[in-house]
Parts: sequence; C-alpha cells; structure tokens
Amino acid sequence: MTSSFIAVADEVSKAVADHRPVVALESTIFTHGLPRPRNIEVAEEAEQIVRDAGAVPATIGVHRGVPTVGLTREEIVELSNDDDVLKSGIRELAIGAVNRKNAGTTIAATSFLAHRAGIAVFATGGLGGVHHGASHNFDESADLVALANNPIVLVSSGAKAVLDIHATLERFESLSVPIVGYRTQAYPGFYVAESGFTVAHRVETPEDVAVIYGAQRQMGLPTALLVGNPVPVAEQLDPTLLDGVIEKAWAALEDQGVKGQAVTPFLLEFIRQETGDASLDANVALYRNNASVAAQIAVALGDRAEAR
Ligand code: PSU
Ligand code: MN
Repeated sequence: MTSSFIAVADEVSKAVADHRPVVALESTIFTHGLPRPRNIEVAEEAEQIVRDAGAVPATIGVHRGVPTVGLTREEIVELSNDDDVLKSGIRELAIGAVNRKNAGTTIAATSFLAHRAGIAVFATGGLGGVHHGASHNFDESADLVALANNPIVLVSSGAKAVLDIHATLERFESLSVPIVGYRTQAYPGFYVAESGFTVAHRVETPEDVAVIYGAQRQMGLPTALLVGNPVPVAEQLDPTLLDGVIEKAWAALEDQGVKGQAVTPFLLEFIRQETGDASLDANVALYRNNASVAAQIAVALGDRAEAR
C-alpha cells in the first residue's frame, strides 16, 4: 500500500494486486445524502450489484479517523447511524488523525483515496460542481479540481440538479476533464435523464470506456474520465416537477443562510421532502444503474496493462 495512514481491506488490496476488477463507492451518499434506514440498504445493495457483475466493491469512507478503502459491513452501518458523522473532502482527510471521527467521503476525497489504492473505476450518484450564484458566493465543489487531478473513471448521472450545470460543464472544460455520454448525447440531469445540455462524445460500450481510459493513462493525462450515465427514463423524477422544486430549494437555502459543506445535503433533503420521496427513488435508481455500469467497465478494463 502507498500509505500507512490509509487502511485498505485485504480483499481490495489483493484484487488490485492481481489486476482483478474493483469498483470504488463513496460514503457521503449514505452519511449525508439518503435518510435512514434506506441509506444502509442502498449502500449494501450497491456493493451487491458490483459483486453480481463480477467486480470487487470498495466502499470508501473515514472510520474513526482512518481513511478506509473497503469499509466492512459493520463499519458502513456505524457510519450510517452516526449522528456526529462528518463530511470529508480531501482537505479534511488528515484532520481525522486528531479528531478520530467517522466521516463520509465526498467524490473528491473518494477519488483521491481510490486512486491512491490503485482502483481505476468509481461509481457515484451525482457530481458536485458550480453552485447556483457562484459568481458572487464563490461556491464551487472541490470535486471539480479533484477530478482534474485523479485519473479514475467516474460513472455518475451528471452533476447534481441543484447546481449551475452550464457553469459546471464550462469548468470541466477549463480543467480539461473529459466527459462522455453512456449511450446518450445528452448530459444527464441527475434526477432526470437529460439536463438540457449535451456532451460532445457518446460511447456505446464498457469496452469503449476502457479503451479511452487506457489511452488517457498511456499519455499520462492526470484527469479523470467522466462517464455520464442517465437514470432510466421510467425511473426519473417528473422533469416539470423538478424545475419548480429547485427554485424553492434555492430560496430556502438563502432564507436559512445555509453555507459551506451543508449546502448540498440541505438542497437534496429539501427536494426529497418537497417531492414526497420521489427524488429519493430516482436517486436510488440512478445509483444502482451507475454501480452496474461501473462494474461492467471495471470488467472491461480487465488486466489491460495500458490502463494502469
Ligand atoms: N450524494 C448525495 N448527497 C451528497 C453527496 C452525494 O446524495 O451530499 C455529496 C457528494 O459526495 C459530492 C458532494 O461529492 O456531495 C458535493 O458537496 P459539495 O458541494 O459540498 O462539494
Ligand atoms: Mn461548497
């Protein structure tokens, strides 16, 4: 292992050493993004989906201060039920050495830890990005820069619908982070299949993704490869419902003066309540689908030497 401060589960480190398929999964989705007890069910189901597709799951989070790649079932349950659980980006990772608290890792921190552990593929729900009003509040997710600096394949259903999607896509362009649509030309809209923006490149198969990623690695490109995988249309949130709810969520955020790391969880929880859990169902559906596609990509990567 690259660092004695990061704990890696035996099953994961063996699979990485043997070049067998592994899929990283984040923990903020179950510590801050989903309500109990559904958070635990979803975390466990994602692992099972990855296993069923022939890959080893590595759920990543901070357990009692230790960044851990491959949380055990007990550790996932502990984080899921912890009322004091923190949200850890990259800059919080070392602080755990002193506070010894549990934390969910964001996409930024999970990408960093996955890459450090030699894992190439990561499945999540929706990306962080440029927040609404960022031109005056400067609120941009650290996910953006982390994805410019950690060469992993990240399967998501686009950026979170509460963000400024146009600005987020512009920032990914500035940061030279490539985005491909998985069997679509539309940039996915998280809870909905289409965000209203398009991607320049569409891929048809897990093998296509593996080939592009292998080429990136061969060239020594430092960035992630983003795979936009839309929620199945049958399971998406009603798009007309969504537009109105987002406006209300932004107003509530402003009203209550919510800032910093609390912004994203606040907005998602607000939308869940306003939609009577329909957004939650869509979130779970898209996450399942992303775990499945990520596992297929990990299998397609196989032991391609060029993709290491
Ligand atoms: N999924 C959820 N809720 C969340 C997140 C994901 O259902 O809160 C997290 C992701 O881990 C993402 C982070 O990296 O939100 C972005 O938060 P911020 O805007 O503070 O960077
Ligand atoms: Mn922020």
